[in-house]
Amino acid sequence: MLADFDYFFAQCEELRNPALKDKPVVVGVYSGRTKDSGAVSTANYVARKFGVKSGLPLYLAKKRLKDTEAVFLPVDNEFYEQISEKIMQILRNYADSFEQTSIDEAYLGITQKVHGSFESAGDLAQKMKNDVKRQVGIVLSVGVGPNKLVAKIAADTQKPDGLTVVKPKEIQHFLSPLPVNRLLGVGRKTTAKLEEMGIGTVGELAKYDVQRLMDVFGKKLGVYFHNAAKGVDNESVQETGEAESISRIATLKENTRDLMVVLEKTDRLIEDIHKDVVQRNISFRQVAVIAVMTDLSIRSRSKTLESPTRDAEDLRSSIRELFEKLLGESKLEIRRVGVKISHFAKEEVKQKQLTNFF
Ligand code: TTP
Ligand code: CA
Repeated sequence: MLADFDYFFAQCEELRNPALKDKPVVVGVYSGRTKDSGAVSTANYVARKFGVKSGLPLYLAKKRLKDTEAVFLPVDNEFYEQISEKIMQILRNYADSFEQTSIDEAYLGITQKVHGSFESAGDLAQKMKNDVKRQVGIVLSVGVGPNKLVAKIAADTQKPDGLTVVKPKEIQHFLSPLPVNRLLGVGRKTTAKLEEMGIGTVGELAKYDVQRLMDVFGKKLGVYFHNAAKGVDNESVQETGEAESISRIATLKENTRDLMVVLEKTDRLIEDIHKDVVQRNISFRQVAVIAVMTDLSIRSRSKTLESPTRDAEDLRSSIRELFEKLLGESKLEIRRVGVKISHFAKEEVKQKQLTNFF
């Protein structure tokens, strides 16, 4: 099964500002040369109706959206990472094996969970989608298939908020009519080459003599194209580890050197981090604070605890200590504050050790 979060960066922006929902939303990377230089990172589906998509130069996006109420925003990776991490955490619970491949995409091995049944797989996927919608407020598109290749293409066929299940018997019927560029690794050049050879669809590619494909593209690629077109793929879902740290950062209303003001802000961050800790059932051994000063320089201080903990109070007192230190070592005011925990231990392990001890 493949889960792909819809128009992800733009959807995150809608999440924190629901008033954006009906307007074209464009998230861009501003290169900073001139006001409008840079490119579109992603756009919501309202903006896509105007032909605005990833990679388009921003000045062109502005032009295409000129008579609309379009909203242009700069990327905020930290925020998207946080949302992504929350969703990934939920998805993990639905999988036998889990492989995150990007900030907004993950493969889930679910064969055992659904006892090999594609009906159950569809139900599971729907439940997972609902769960993410309810808990985080984000919609995603899911593809279910007998392997990663088919699952990925299935997820791409219905967006946004899609759910597409392709059973083993349906592979050929599903893949055949698609244009060849829907296969991973078939870019513009390969598409043109295949076109020259009279191959436009995946079905035509599947029927094409594999020896001739090998002559044109080399052995490895030739065999890959042949297999991919038939929906054959033996790649397994490669377990990817969980994030090794959890962090939150926030901007203060006003620059300050007042410890109480700083701690009031970090209390909210602590609450959020602590929720994550409980949900993941981990404890941490290192705490760090980060401060972006008024001159935009970044300072951080960290502390290793004597033993792993998951206690919010431990976190709070460490953060207080670290910020006292940090403020004592600089005369500048603080503009943004961040908190990070790392050096995780699984809580079960600790409990087992305790049990053994007694
Ligand atoms: P995608 O999954 O390719 O796109 P998307 O999530 O915006 O839209 P879709 O509904 O079609 O899945 O990319 C994920 C995020 O990666 C995207 O929100 C922004 C970022 N990105 C870029 O910054 N530049 C790019 O060229 C692309 C393709 C994506
Ligand atoms: Ca996506």
